[in-house]
Amino acid sequence: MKTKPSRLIAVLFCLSVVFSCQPSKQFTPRDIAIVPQPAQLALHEGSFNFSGKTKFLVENEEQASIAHQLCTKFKTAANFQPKVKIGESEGKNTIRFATNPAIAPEGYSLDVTGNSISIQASQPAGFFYAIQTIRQLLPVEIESKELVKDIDWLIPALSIQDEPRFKWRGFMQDVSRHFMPKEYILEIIDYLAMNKMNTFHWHLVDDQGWRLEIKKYPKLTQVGAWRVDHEDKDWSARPRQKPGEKATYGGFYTQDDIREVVEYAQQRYITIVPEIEMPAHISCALAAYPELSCTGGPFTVPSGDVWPITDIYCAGNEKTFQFLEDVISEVVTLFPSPFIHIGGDEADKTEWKKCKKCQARIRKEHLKNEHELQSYFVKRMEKFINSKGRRLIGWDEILEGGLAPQATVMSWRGYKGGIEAAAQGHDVVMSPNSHCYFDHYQGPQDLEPLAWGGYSPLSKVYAFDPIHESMDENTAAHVLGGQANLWCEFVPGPKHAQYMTFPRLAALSEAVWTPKEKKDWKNFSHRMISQLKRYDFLDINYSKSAYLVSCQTQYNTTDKLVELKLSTELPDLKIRYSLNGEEPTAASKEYTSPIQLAQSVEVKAASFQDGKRVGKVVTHKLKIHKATGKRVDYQIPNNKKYNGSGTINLVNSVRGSSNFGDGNWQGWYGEDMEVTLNLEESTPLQKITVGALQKAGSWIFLPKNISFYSSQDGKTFEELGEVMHHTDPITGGTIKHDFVLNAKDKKAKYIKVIAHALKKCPRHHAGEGKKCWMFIDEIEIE
Ligand code: TNX
Repeated sequence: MKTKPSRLIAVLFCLSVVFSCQPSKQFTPRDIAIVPQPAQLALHEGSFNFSGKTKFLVENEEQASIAHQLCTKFKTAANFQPKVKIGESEGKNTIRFATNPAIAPEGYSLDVTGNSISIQASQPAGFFYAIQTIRQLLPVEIESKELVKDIDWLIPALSIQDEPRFKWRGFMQDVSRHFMPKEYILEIIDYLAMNKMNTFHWHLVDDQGWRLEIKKYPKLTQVGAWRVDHEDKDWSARPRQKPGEKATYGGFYTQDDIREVVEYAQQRYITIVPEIEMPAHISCALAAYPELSCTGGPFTVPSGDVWPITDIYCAGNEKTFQFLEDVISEVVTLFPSPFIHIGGDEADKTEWKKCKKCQARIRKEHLKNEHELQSYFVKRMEKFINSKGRRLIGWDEILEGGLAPQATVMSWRGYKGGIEAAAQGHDVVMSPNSHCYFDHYQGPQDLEPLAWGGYSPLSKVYAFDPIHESMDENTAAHVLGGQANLWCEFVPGPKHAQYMTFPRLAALSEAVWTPKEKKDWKNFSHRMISQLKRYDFLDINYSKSAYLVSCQTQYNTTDKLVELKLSTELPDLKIRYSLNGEEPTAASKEYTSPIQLAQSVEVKAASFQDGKRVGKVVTHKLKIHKATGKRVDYQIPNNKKYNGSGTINLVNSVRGSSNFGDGNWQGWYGEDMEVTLNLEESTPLQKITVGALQKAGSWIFLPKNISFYSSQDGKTFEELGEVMHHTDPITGGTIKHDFVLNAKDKKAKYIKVIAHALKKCPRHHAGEGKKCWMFIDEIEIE
């Protein structure tokens, strides 16, 4: 009888387990959950055991300090510490580091056998990433902040050859809209490193707070870092500081803090790119130094929304450039980053148009308009930044009026700016708000905390490709990489920041590290299970939105039925539901195909994994009413931009969510709504409900009042009543409000509904006096 070599290895392996005193285990591919997925991985038989006897054999101090970072984790979680030896080459149970110049920058190879590990890399970063891979091969308990007993610290025997797809793997944290303490910044740097990200873009300046100590301009932080505490109010409804009011909310980093963070990041092979916004998003700087503006001020640090951003640095005044050069001079001493980010986004040129100095500059420099004036501004700053040996990077608005000669563009308004800049031969970092905005919702809006808007769930982030499909080889070569941005208007502190960042950061890391052909959503979803356990040990407040059940309802006009579809973002989950209001359990009915409903029900659904409920129970109430499926005539039609499901929308029994773009809302822009419902026969009434939405930040306001009329012939109408609304139109986040009319003992064949809109944004709102929206989802007749 012939024995296959693999069987022989297996037998020998089993024998070795029996006869050795070392713990051992045979791993399967499903046990391996490295994020981001390595470029190449081959699993072998056997495993390597970490113990107090394990030795790291390294070549130099820098490698030693990389090894030490993992040893510290063992010390905490396992109560032993492998040794680290420089220059030794002997021993069993060793992890040997060897420099190999043939390996790609940041790449590494990792070979694990039963009694040794060999790591090769050309750069320290490569060794560091190999250690992150080992960390993720170890039991998730390695992340524990206290001792965990009865764990075999084994990793599978395997070989990995790995290198990043992109050299810019970035994450941006906004610390201006809400200040994040230094301790949190150190934490994020750790998490970025765990996922082999290498760039931390620190958004240190924006209208609502200057966060970086500048020795030459102390008022930037004495004044500019503090605002009146209006945290209890909606971001778009926060009043300006009144005379005598104390500015108590905020904070900043001292230069010592910055040095500490930069060093911490360097030890984790992360470059910190500081962003010093100009010429806009700088109200805080003008509050401190009003002479840098066109008007001279006075200004205050805004506690919330500023739009449009008209208070910007004066481009005609030499003092502005002197100030910015002084600031940048201090910035370059603090941050070794090759890139300095100058912002450049969303500058409204209203003041530049009126300003004598700006207009004189336009004439003197023979510029065509204010866009070219911004381009002049950026080009001048680029010269200065280059003179310090650094490169300028800015948001894609820096393309307007002509790009500075060496500038790198960070493309946020989709891919367009990046594609254009690359075509002009400039380097770009792709950070399109279609995929990379972590301030967007990641689950059904009704179930999520208030966010900026948008929808960028885990799968969308995972699908992000920094190279746009329209790019050819030459333009693609200019794409340095990709980045996600966490803007923090709606993120009040670290715990919430974690919620918005995780697990989307894991998806992002794979989008910027893993070869495109190795990306696999289903496989990633499986690896997430172990990542989430890691997050639990690290005490990360991650989002479980990808486990939520989404409900989509559609009215079937032919069969006069409501069809309900249930889905989850992650694959391989079971959805179970009930129609009687009871909590779904592992024994509830499993969802397999759309549910047809002809009566009012309360659907409760949740996802299940391995027989256990994961994620919240989602409740969906469906009310079939007397107008369901009836004809609606629009005397004042809705704006076609928000058309919902068309003329059935208001009577399809499908209610809208807090997401005004979910396809269930109709919008009227600067106009009232007037519609007539045809109930086909004289119908006894109980009450009439009209659903409306308010989202002040998106310029959507509830109607002022709604009037109801009844008719038997569709010609002469009699007033049934009116429902008013009294809440302050600019407070609160998203409000869904039902206007309910008591119509008891009344009868009607036709019902006319007129919703009187606000038409214009109210006083104190960012859009004061401009047209606004009114959104209606359903007219329910009972
Ligand atoms: C646009 S992205 C901005 C930020 C906001 C963000 C909200 C960019 C360069 N500017 O100031 O925080 O939208 O999503």
